[in-house]
Amino acid sequence: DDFFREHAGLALTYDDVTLATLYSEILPRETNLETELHERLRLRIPVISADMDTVTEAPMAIAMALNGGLGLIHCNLPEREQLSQVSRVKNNIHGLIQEPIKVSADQTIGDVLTLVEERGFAFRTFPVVDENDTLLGLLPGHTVRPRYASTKVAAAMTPRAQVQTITEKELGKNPIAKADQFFNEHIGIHKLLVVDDDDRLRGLFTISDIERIMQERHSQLKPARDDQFRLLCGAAVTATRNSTGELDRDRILTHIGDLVERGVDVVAVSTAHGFSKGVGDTVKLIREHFPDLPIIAGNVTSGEGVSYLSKCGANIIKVGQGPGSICTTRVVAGVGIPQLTALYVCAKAAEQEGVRILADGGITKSGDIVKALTLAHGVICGGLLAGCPEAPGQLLEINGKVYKQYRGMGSLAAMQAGSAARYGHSSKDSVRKVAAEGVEALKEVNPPLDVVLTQLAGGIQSGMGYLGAPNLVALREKARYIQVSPAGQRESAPHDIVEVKTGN
Ligand code: RVP
Repeated sequence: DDFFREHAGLALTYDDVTLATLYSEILPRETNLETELHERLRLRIPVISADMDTVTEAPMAIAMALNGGLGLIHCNLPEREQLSQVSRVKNNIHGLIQEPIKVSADQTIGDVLTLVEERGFAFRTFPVVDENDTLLGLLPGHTVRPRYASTKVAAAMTPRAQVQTITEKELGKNPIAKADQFFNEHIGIHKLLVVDDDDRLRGLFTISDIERIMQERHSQLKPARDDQFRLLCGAAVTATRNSTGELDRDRILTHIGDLVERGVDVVAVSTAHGFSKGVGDTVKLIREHFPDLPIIAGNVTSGEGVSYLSKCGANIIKVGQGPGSICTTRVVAGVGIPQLTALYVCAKAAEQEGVRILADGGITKSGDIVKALTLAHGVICGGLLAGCPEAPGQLLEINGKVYKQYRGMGSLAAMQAGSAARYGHSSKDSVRKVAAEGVEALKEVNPPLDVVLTQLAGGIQSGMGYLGAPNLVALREKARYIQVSPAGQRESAPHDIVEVKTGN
C-alpha cells in the first residue's frame, strides 16, 4: 500500500519494479501454487490460457487442465463448434465416467455417427442400453463407420453375454486401482462397464484414462478437475446483439445453457471495455438465469470497473487494457493503464467486493507472473503460450526458423472472423471504418505446453521461496515492491556477455 501511495502519480508495470527478498523458511519446491477463483473453480497452478483464436481451442484447454491450469475456449467460431470444443475437453479424461454416452439398439450407425460429429467425441465405442438403462451390449468403435450407416445398432453390437463388466460393489474403495488391475488381466479389452445389481449401466472406465491417471500420479503438475473428475474448461462468450442493436437475450441464454449442459465450469464475458452497459447487462442476464455459474468478466483497469462488474454478478474480473503483446489499444485509442498499477487499484476494489481479479496480458516471463500474483489470484497468458504445439494454427518456416501465427482479437483479420463485438463494433461495420486495436504477428515455436508450464511454475515457486511465502495467500500479504531505475532494469536481464543461453 505504502509503495503505491508514494507512487500515486506514476503508473507502473512489471519491469518497473522488483520484489524485495524476505526472510524465508520455505524451499521453492515446498510452495503451493493452488488458487481458488471461486468455490467451484480451484486451479492447481494460477495460469489461464487466453480466449484467443490463436491460443485456446480444445487441445490447449485439455493440456492446460492436465497441467493444473485452465483454458478459456475462444468464441471466434460458430456456437456449435465452441460447444463441441467444450465437450472434447470435458469428455477427455475421466476416472470413472459416471454418465457415459449411451445409444439404443434401434438407432442406426448413421445416428451414432451424427452424435459423434455433433458432440466432437474422440471415441466411438458406446454402451447400448434399453429405456431403463439395462445393459444390452457394447457397440464397438470399428463398426461406427459411414459404410454401415443404415445398419441397426442391435445388429452391430457385441451382445451383453460377451461384454465384460464389474459391479459397483466389486469396485471397492480404490476403483482406479481395480480398473487398472482389470485391464492388466484382460489383454485387448479397452472399456470396462460398471453395472448395478440389476445390470443397469452405472459407469464406464477406459484404458487410456486409467493409463493417464496412473502416469499423472508421477508427474509434477497435477490436473485441475471438477467434482466429477472431469478436466476443467472455460468458454468465452460475447454480448451478441440482434438486428435492432439490443442484446440478443435468447441467443445468449440458449448458448450458455448449452455450455452448462456440456459441463462448462466458467464462462468469460470478454471484451476490450468491461466497464460498459453492454457487458454489465450481459453479466446480469447470465447471473439471473444461472445463479451458480462462475462468471469471468472484463476487461477493466479501475476500481469502479471492478465494483460495477461485481455488482452485476461477475465473480472474477479480468484486468488489463493495453498490456497485451499484440495489443495496440494504447497507441490507437490513447487509453489504458500500465499493468501493475491497474492491478493494484483493481485489487483494492476486488477485496472490498469479495471478488477475484486476473492479470490479463503483458506477461512475458515467470518473474512477471510472480509480480502479478502479489495482487491477483491468477494470470491470463496469450503470447507466452501461442507458440506451443497445442495452440491452433499452422507452422511457418522463414529463413530456417519455425514460427506460429499469433494475432490480437482486435486485429482486422480476427475481427473479420467474428471478434468485432469484443471491441465494440458491429460485424456489419465495414473494415475500413473500424480502427484495429491489435496486430497480427508470429511467435517462435515453443516446446509442448507441459514443458513451458513446468518452467513457469518453477519460476513462480522460486519467487515464493525468496519471499518466504508457502502459498499464494502469503505471497499477496508479504510482497514489498521497489522501483527499478533504467540502469537497474538493464542490470536485471543478462548483460555484457556475448552469447546467452537461458538453459530452458
Ligand atoms: P499477451 O499474453 O501479452 O499476449 O496478451 C494476451 C491478452 O491480450 C489477451 O488475454 C487479451 O486480454 C488481450 N488481447 C487480445 N487481443 C487483443 C487485441 O487485439 N488488442 N488484446
